[in-house]
Amino acid sequence: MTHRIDSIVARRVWDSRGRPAVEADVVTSGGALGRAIAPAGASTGSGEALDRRDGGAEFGGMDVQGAVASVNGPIAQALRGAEVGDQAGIDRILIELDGTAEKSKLGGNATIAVSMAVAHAAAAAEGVPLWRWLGGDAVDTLPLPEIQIFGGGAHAAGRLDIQDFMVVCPGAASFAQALEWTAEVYRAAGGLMKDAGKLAGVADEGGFWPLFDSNEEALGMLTRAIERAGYRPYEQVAISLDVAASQFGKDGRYRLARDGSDLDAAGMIEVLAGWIGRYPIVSVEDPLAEDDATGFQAFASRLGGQVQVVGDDFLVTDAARVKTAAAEKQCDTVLVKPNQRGTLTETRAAWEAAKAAGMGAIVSARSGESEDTTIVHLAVGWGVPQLKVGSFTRSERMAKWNEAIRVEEQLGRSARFAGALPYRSKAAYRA
Ligand code: 2PG
Ligand code: MG
Repeated sequence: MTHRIDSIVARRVWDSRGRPAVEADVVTSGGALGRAIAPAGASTGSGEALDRRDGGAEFGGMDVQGAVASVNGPIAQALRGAEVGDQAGIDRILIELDGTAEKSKLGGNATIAVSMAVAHAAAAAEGVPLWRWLGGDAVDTLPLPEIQIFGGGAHAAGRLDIQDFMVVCPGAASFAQALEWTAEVYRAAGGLMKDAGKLAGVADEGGFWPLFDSNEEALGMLTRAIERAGYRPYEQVAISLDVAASQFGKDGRYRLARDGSDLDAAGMIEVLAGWIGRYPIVSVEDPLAEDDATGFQAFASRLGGQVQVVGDDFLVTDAARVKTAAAEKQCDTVLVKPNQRGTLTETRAAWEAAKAAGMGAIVSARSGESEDTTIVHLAVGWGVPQLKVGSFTRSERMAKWNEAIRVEEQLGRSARFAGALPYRSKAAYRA
C-alpha cells in the first residue's frame, strides 16, 4: 500500500545535557505519525555529518533554529507527497537537497531527525513496530548490550583519559538477563566507590563520575565490581573500553594526563596490551586517534586475536572507510551512529559494508540523547549484534534498554540473544 507524506514539522526540544535538539514529525496522508529526535556527540570524529548549531550567545551557541528551519522549509517542501516506505528514495532527496559532503547546508541533525521519523511513519502506517518494518519476518536476535559503569574523557571534563568503562554480559541467556546482571554490577560498583570514598555523582551518560587516581584504578575497581556481584569475569561479564583516543592523541603522540605519560603509538599500544593482559577486557574502541591508521593496524595485528577492535571516530559510520579498514586490517568492528552520516540509508550502508567484509558492528547512541529509542529498532531490525547506549541510569538511557526488553518480549519464544557471538573468534571465547 502507498502511504504518502502529508506534512513534516520540526521543533526545538531539549536533550539529556539540557541543550537544544531537533525533533521532527512526519505525518502520512492516512494520518500515521513518525517522530524522532536527533542525538548529539561530544567526542566527535572530524569526518562526521555536521551538527548544525546557530552560534551566538544564546544557549552557548548550541541553538538549532537553523536546523529546525531546514526541516520546516526546504525539506518539508521537497518531501511532500513522497512515498514514506521508500526510505532510500527519500534519503536520496535529502542528500541531493543538501548537496554537501557533511550535510553542512541543511544540518546533519535536521536530516537524521527527518530520516528516522520517516522510518517511524512508514512502520506506523503499516501498523507494525519499527524493528519489524526494518527487518521483516527474519528478525529474531537481540543485540549484546554494552553498558557504561564509569564515564570519563570528554563526558567527565577529562577527569579520566579513557572515556567509557563498560560491561558486556556475553554469558547471559537473554537481553533481559544481561540487564539484570548489569544492574548488579552497577550496584556493586557503586558500593565499592562508596567504600573507597570515591562516590561523586555521574558523568554525561550516567556512569559513575571517575574519581580515580589513574586510568588503571578504574579497571581494577570494575573487575572487582564484577566479582563482588557474583559473576565470572570474561565468561559471564567482561569489560569493553572506549578509549576515544582522538581526545588526547594527535600527530602520533598520546598524552594520558591522569597517568602523567606522553607516549608514541607503540607506547600507547603497550599500555593497552598491559591492561588487556591484566583485566577481563574483550573489546576496545578507538584505541588510537582518528588520524593514526598505522597505529590502528599495529594494534589490530597485535591484539585483534584477543579483543574486538572497534572504529568510531576512526570510521565515522562511513561505508567507504569501513571497506578500507577491512582491507588494511585496521579494525574488525564498526560503531554505527546514525547522526555521524545524517541519513538511515547511509548509516545502513556502513553496516552492510562491514557485513560484506566479515566485520562486526555496534549500533550506538551519543552522549547527548533523549527519550528517542530509534537505535534499538535499528539494531534489532538490521540484525546488528551489539548495542551501545551509555550507562544503566538516567531515563534517556533506560528508555532504550526498556524498549529492548519489550522487543524481546514481542519476539516471544523465537527471540534469540547475540550473547558471546560477536567475540567468538577472540582468544577469551575460543573453545
Ligand atoms: C562515543 C560516544 C558514546 P559521543 O564516543 O562512542 O559514548 O560518545 O556521543 O560523545 O561521541
Ligand atoms: Mg566512541
